[in-house]
Amino acid sequence: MAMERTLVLFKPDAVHRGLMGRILGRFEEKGLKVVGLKMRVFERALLEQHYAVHKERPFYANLVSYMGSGPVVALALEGKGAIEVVRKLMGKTNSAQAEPGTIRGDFGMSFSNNLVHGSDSPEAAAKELALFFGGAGELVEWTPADLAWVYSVKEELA
Ligand code: IDP
Ligand code: MG
Repeated sequence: MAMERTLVLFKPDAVHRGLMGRILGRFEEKGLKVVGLKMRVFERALLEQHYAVHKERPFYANLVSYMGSGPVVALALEGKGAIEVVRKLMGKTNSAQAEPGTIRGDFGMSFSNNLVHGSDSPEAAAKELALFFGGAGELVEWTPADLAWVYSVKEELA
């Protein structure tokens, strides 16, 4: 598993419902490293670019307006196989069907208001990280003090 970076968004429903801390805690507890963090009401043009892959889908217009309707937290996370790990922690897109133990499975009931976004491939992660954290110095290089306990140094960090 390669060290990867991925983009996570806490959608406006997560912020309004006071779930920012608990959702962030899921990722932190797992051992993912936060390398970027910001809160904004993002502009429509950026959200349209972010969701361009869904432009032809029936839910696209609602999705873009919902994502622009309130505060969103953008996170850049790093870890071994982080893209897939994050997707597993999120659970299925339709929160009502998401497994208990996942973020959507534990905190949500909705298909559209499903709390979180996570990049679904290395290509998407690269594009989305550039969109949300493309400016100089927006990502933080650091070594967590517990890194050598989160991973096996000999097997996984060599
Ligand atoms: P994902 O967020 O699990 O990757 P995608 O298929 O990429 O799911 O869809 C992007 C977002 O669009 C979803 O997270 C959800 O908010 C919304 N969405 C997707 N499919 C539907 C649908 O069938 N009904 C309503 N909203 C949907
Ligand atoms: Mg997606």
